[in-house]
Amino acid sequence: MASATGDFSFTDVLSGTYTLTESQPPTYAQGTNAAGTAGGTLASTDVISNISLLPGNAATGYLYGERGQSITGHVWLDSNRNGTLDAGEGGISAVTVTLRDSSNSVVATTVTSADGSYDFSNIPAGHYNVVETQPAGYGSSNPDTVALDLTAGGAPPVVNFGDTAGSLSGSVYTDANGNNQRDPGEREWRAYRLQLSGTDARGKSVTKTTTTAQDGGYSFKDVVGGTYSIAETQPPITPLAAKSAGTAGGVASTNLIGAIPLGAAVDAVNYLFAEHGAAGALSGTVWRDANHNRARDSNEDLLSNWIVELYQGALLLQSVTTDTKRSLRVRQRNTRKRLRDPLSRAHQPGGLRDTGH
Ligand SMILES: [Ca+2]
Ligand SMILES: [Ca+2]
Ligand SMILES: [Ca+2]
Ligand SMILES: [Ca+2]
Repeated sequence: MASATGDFSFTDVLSGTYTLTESQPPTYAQGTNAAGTAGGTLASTDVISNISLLPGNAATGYLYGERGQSITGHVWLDSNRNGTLDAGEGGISAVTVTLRDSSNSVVATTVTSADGSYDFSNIPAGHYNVVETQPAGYGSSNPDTVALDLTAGGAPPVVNFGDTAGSLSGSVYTDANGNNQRDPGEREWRAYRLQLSGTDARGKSVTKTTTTAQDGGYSFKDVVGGTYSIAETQPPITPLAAKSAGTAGGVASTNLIGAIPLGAAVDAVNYLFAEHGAAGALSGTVWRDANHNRARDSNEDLLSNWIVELYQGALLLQSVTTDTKRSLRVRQRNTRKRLRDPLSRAHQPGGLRDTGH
């Protein structure tokens, strides 16, 4: 029987010719064996024969090599959240992975390297749990504990841990009616660059840039939980106003949405940026054009309680009711005005003739 350190010895052996045989430990695979100082032949697996021991000879160096098994794997950012390590998905570094035996005792602990890889080596066969310590700011796309029966020899098992991140998205548009929401018909801003910056839950500094799509929408993908700001890239193409913090909260200030507390694996939406309203003013009067000359003559009455609506395309921008004179604030060119009857509220045919602006 070998000692805890793997040493063995036979004492008081008379001179003669001997054969040394190892009983293969079942939890290890065969390694390399070697005959020692009294010679011998590696006859078959774990048998060293023809050892010629002379009187008083203390022969040493008879070696039986055994190999433990390895376990390898990655902790990775599962960008498409399908639980599978796909091409192009990167590793997560400095994540602790622990190997526990069937009595839940810790056998070994390691941390992932820069590429997210880890390995345990020289592990005897047996039943184990491989346990990922979940990194802060991430979700999981497969379990953090994987049980396995490790066998001696053969290919090492691969145990991967998929973790997921969240996203921040919104759009850049012209807030034609100034209500800090994106309404149907409000024009999108394409190819506008935005920058995300902040610190993730593990204390890592994060900077990402993105560009709005054809519909004015943008999204920062793979954003680990943390605290972030979204702003125009410097210098901005055209100064925008931060309009509204989205579903994860935050503070919209002049041209920045800051202090966004993004939780682990949260997809936050509705972070809106819009063109500054270059407001002008528009005013006019509604009167009864008794002689149909399209000019207000001194004897023609002003009409109160008529509703004047300002449209851009099909989008209603503002609505006012006339007294003797009301002004409209106009944020956009290419608008048109429509009248509603005060009683029926029906739109009147034709547009409204402006008398000034
Ligand atoms: Ca052996
Ligand atoms: Ca994947
Ligand atoms: Ca996980
Ligand atoms: Ca709006």
